[in-house]
Amino acid sequence: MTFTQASDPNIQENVKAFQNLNVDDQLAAFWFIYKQMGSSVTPAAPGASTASPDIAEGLFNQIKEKSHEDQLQFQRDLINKADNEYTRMYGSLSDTTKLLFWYRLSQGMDDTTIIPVPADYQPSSEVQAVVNKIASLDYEQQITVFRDYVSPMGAQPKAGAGV
Ligand code: 45D
Repeated sequence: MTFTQASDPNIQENVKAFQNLNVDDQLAAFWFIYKQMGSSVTPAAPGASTASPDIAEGLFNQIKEKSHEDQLQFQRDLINKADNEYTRMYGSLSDTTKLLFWYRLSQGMDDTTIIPVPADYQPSSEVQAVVNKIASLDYEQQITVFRDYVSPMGAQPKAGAGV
């Protein structure tokens, strides 16, 4: 798969618009984008991707054991770049594995393993605008936006800490 250059101003503009939302609006926007993408999210053929499914799954399994409230807090912590054990684990993942991890979270929301968005949740117009803009991009551009978006989240693993 080829990716658009992250230096593409259109990509950067979309990443910025996403990051400029407040934290809960970012979570809401990411959720609605996932819902709109539906079945177009297809994991690349094994070996064709730099994602590490086992590592994404390992972190996912730890998060799914938490209470719904703590799961939400963890996702807010990622966006806020809070520094704790779990956000450091996230920070040690490759960009594509980070994206795979978010994808696992959204799948977990589908079966309520992960805290779901309330059925009556009304996204703000700011959320709608970001969702619509990103939905209008082609698939490869979307993936580039997402990777740039999820890449700086979380915390840097501490030197020598070993995850
Ligand atoms: O009560 O090459 C609110 C891979 C407030 C494979 C909330 C891939 C109200 C390799 C905050 C709304 C699969 C990685 C609650 C490619 C309230 C590869 C909670 C492609 C509860 C290409 C909100 C991957 C919450 C792709 C918890 C395209 C929101 C992945 C959580 C795309 C939102 C992934 C989440 C996407 C959104 C993930 C978890 C779009 C995740 C979105």
